[in-house]
Amino acid sequence: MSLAERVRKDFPILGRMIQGKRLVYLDNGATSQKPHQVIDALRTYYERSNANVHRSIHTLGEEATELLEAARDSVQFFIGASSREEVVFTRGTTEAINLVAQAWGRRLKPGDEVIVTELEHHSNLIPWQLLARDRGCTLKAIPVTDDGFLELERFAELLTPKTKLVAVAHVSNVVGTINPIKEISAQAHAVGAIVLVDGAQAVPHLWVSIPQLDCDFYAFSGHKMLAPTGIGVLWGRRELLDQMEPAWGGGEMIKEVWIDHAEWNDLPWKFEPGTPPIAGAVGLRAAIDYLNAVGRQAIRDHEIELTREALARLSELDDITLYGPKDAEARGGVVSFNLSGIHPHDVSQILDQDGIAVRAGHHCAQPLMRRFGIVGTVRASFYLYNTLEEIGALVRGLRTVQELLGSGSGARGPGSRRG
Ligand code: C6P
Repeated sequence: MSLAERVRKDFPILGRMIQGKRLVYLDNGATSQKPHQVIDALRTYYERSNANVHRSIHTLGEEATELLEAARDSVQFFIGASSREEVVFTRGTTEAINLVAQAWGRRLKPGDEVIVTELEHHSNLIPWQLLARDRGCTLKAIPVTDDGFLELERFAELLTPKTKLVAVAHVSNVVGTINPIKEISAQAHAVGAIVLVDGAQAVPHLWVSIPQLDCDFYAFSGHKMLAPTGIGVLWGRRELLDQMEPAWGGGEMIKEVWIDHAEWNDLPWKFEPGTPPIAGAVGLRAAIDYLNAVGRQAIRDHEIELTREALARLSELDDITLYGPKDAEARGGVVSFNLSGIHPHDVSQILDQDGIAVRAGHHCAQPLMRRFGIVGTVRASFYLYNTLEEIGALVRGLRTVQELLGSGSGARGPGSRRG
């Protein structure tokens, strides 16, 4: 029995009918579906232990606090962090990156340089644009090859003693490229720069071990790895977190407050103002337990098989352009393409009539779209519960799109509507 066959029964939504057809969910890059183990953990939390944390001296308050902090321990072991103090809960990847831009970014001076890449999601670009504007810094970008790889020789040229930070995605949400973080970290550290990794598309799919990457900050979201929305993680190197002032103020992040000053709380709470996403953390812990039980290598192997099949089957279609690395092992389970002369949104809308959910648009990566001279793609993104049959359904659906709209002449090209 394949991995997908074993796990599908755990995901109630996969039984849903859309337009009279069984749902084929290929939009996991946007968010994953949730197994009943996660849904049950949330229900149990709300039915038995719901309370605010770190403040109420009663049974429920203590249970909720224990659950939140147990989730932190789970995250620590899941990513191989050396201490729980380095695991900061946020609402997601975007908030985690903004936290670093605001808190760590205060130390930047005019003339300092930040390096991003041409394939970044806007969440790992706009915070650095804002920071560069506020601090008078220069933003540079590592270019991308036609196959969606980073041009590392250009990276070496961009690095200077003025470089203070390199912000890079671990896995591209558009073309799936797995970037060589260890190598990038080594080169950045050699000029005294630190490295922030956007792991939104990596942690759900690869076996991420922070010590092996040798980066300084690592951000990811729970909702793309079977957990609920509204919970994410910033991992930060202890000495950097210790040196940083809080990004935002409020309750929980202080020890003692006077009218004109305050003493900050210990790590990690110094960076967690206000009521944290407690239920989200409970769900994240259940999701981590689930992923560990299934086996992370098994998930990776399954996604490589699906990606290989998708690349092979899609390339048999006429008038299709596939983007990104050709080798399934060099990429996460994300496949982006265009049917010539047919707008990605039209493709997505027609696939939806067959119950097939893909994403179409610029995927919040407009500089990458510009690099490829397009304004959007259709993206199929896989997870542990997807099957080879579903890829067959996608290919059949695309043939129908081509029959209905015809490739080439007359049809609208990939224009810009929604991202
Ligand atoms: N990408 C996609 O469909 P949040 O929204 O904070 O959980 O994650 C933002 C984010 C950051 N980096 C990368 C590489 C991402 O892929 C995402 C989210 C989704 O591709 C929604 S735009």
